[in-house]
Amino acid sequence: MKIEHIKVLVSRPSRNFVTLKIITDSGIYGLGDATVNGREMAVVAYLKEHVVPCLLGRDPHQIEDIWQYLYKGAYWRRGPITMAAIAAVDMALWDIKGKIAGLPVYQLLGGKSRKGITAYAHANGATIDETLENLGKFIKQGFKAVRLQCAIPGLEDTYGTLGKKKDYFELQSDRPLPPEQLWSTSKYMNFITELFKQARAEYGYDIQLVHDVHSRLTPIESAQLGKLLEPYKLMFLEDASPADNQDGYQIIRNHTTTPLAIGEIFNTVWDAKDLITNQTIDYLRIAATHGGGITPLKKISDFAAMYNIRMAPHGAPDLSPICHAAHAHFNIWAPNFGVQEFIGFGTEALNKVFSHPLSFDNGYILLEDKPGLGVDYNEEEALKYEYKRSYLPVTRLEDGTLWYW
Ligand code: EZ4
Ligand code: CO
Repeated sequence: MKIEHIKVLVSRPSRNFVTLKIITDSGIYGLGDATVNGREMAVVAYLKEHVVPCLLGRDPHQIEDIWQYLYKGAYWRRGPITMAAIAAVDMALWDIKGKIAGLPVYQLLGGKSRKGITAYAHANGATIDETLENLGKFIKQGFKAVRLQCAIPGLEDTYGTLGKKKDYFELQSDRPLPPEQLWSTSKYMNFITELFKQARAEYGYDIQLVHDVHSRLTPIESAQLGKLLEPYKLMFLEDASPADNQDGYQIIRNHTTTPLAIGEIFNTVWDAKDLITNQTIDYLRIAATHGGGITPLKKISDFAAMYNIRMAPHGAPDLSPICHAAHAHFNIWAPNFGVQEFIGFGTEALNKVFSHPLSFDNGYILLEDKPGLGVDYNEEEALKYEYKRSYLPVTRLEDGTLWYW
């Protein structure tokens, strides 16, 4: 069997997605997600100009060799653009292998380790009351875990609350340049514990609670926050601090028993190696799309398991349904799976372009048995939604200093 043709497809069914379609001479094709939010066309160029020509004529069965060829063989290793491009190829090849075998990808990984995939939903709000009302709705729907984000008084459009925007799938801005937001660590630190205090007072301790700091604290500030939140027993604190310097997590770890999760912007195991071997984190959030695909995700997961670290892949709406499906296959297998971020099945437009094998029941994501990844892409429908340049916001401190969004 040979790779005969490859399409790099871009569409904006509510938001931009980059999709790779690898077509074999047998007619069987595979799909991969190559979306990097706000930098979509960089991956498109990387794929079209530098990856696709190397793949034509190859045997699609050789997933590992093709991965090594694109990673080691490029000399310029790592980075989000490169790894998203490699990820799309890798996902598409697993999809093809599954279709040839007539088996869902999770069967090729080693089969099911559990009945369903525990998910955590996002309860957002402009106020604590609104956030807790949304938490109550998710508990009623059967969610076992929920992430709480609330606007901070004085910082109304803080990440996670989206200001006036209610549709989370439209996280992308319509403005021609990145919108700017304000951040104040003290305003945040003085307010955020109250959200969790009230959540526990109202709903008790059965529901698992998560919070995303979105990398806006230094390690010692994260340590302080972790300690303040200890009475409210979080499942984990996400992106408590950037980990460009992995040693920073030692500081957080030395001071708090609040579990820590990180990894949504990681691209390879090297971004997490010290965090793993020093056991300074509890959940690794590397995504199939941004971490080079299913092949490295499985290796990283097995490595992390040796250090009691569980997997909690990033599940934001800027990952396409192909990545969400890849995660579902991975999660249902991974012996050290923790939890999957999940914010629903998207807009009508999105569902017209992508069909997927996922459903939701009582707090669990269920995966329909279909060969390969079980996703399809309607190319004709996709043409209706033209790509539009879009940026994530940029954050500044109150004095104008550029900060982490
Ligand atoms: O901000 O995916 O946990 N989820 C997140 C996401 C990220 C977006 C960036 O594109 O932090 O919402
Ligand atoms: Co996050």
